[in-house]
Amino acid sequence: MEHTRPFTVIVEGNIGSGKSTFLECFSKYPQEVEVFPEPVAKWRDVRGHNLFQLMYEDQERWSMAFQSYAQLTMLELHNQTTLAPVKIMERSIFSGRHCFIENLHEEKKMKHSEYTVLCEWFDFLQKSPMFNLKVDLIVYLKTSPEVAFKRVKQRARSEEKILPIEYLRNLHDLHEKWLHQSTDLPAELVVIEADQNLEQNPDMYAQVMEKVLAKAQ
Ligand code: DCP
Repeated sequence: MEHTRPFTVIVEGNIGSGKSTFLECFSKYPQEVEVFPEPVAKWRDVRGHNLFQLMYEDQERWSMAFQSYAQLTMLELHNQTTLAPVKIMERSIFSGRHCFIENLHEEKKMKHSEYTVLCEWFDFLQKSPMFNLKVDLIVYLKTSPEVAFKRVKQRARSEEKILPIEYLRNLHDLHEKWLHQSTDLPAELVVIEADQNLEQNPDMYAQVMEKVLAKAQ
């Protein structure tokens, strides 16, 4: 059966916080949960252009184009129907707006005029009845920037090799601000302390997984 309004979970947290690992845990439950990883592959090949790489090579030149496309691809994921009753997304249009776009603007990597265009798009999409941005639960994988940095270095994605720890510190602060201080969060928030690895603490996701899987009953 097609679900046009599945119970929707967005998984948030800094770069390197372990979102993909958390998502993988649900691959054992395909009847219950449909998993939507972040569309990095699309960002790497926009009709032959690797916008993801361009964005890291020259943020002042390319961050507007990249965030504009990232926003579009996230919108597509928000809007997708599922066969399973629960939908889990890696990130969302919301963290794009409140963490990444905000950071690029604050750091003066994005012109105020470019930032304004992206904000106007975001506000329009959020209000528009044509799109489904409904979220039911936010799972925040909270890490210290130092741990996230270590993981980013270990996995060594080629585009991210120039990423300084300061970038992760800024993104950490913006996640904290968005998730703990804003008055209009799109859904209930659960926080997982995620500095430990899954091998060190095999039960770290158990409670939240149970909560999510219960929504498929
Ligand atoms: N990114 C960005 N702007 C966005 C979304 C993502 O610049 N609006 C970048 C940051 C990273 C890459 O895309 O270089 C992927 O970041 P995520 O934190 O979304 O995903 P990870 O794969 O790093 O997550 P994790 O390590 O938690 O699995």
